[in-house]
Amino acid sequence: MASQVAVIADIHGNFPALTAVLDELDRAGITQLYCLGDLVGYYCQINEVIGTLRERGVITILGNHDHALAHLGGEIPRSRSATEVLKRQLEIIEPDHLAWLSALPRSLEFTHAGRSYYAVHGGLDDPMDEYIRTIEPAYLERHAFAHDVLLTGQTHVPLHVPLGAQAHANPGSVGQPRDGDPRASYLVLDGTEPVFHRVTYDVAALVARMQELGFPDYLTRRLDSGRGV
Ligand SMILES: [Mn+2]
Repeated sequence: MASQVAVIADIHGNFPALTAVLDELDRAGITQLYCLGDLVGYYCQINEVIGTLRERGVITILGNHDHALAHLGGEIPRSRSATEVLKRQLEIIEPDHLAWLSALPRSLEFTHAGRSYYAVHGGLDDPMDEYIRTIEPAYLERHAFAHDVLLTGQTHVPLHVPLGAQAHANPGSVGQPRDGDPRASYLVLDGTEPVFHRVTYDVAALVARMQELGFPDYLTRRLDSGRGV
């Protein structure tokens, strides 16, 4: 029996949420972990998040917020509020963490239980900025997709769609779920079927930390309802 593998994404500086997920994975004895990007943006504990993933050797790819922070001076042109947060984070990120973030790849691949997985933050049209909310077999055909499973993040909505012999899956978001369920979301690969997990975390701890640092209230207002910012 193949060992289990976990896939996480879209943590966005929400360290209490990441901690809750990692505690659960530790209890389950799952040590192989992949992260589909967006460690930064929105919430304040980016150094703790990056430090923890680095410490654990989590294989990680670049998300659009990470890309903006590391390569575009914090600018996300379509969102003034996201840019404001990233500008703040640029001032607090530890230089060594920024260097690590800057060097992250835009895709990763691995094999698990005889199936090959290919992961990007966004999609195959645009690894950073694409939102795959629905997907058709023609999408994979158009890209001559040769792996068994495409994994993406970015939408903050968990998803698993079989596409003939292939499949697409999104683990949902650890730090800012947008599917109406406020619990942190992640995916465990156990054999060929992905299994979604949700875990409650200490939202109040994050809100208190954000207030302490003077971040605007709107960033945390909807964490309790799982509706994003
Ligand atoms: Mn995101």
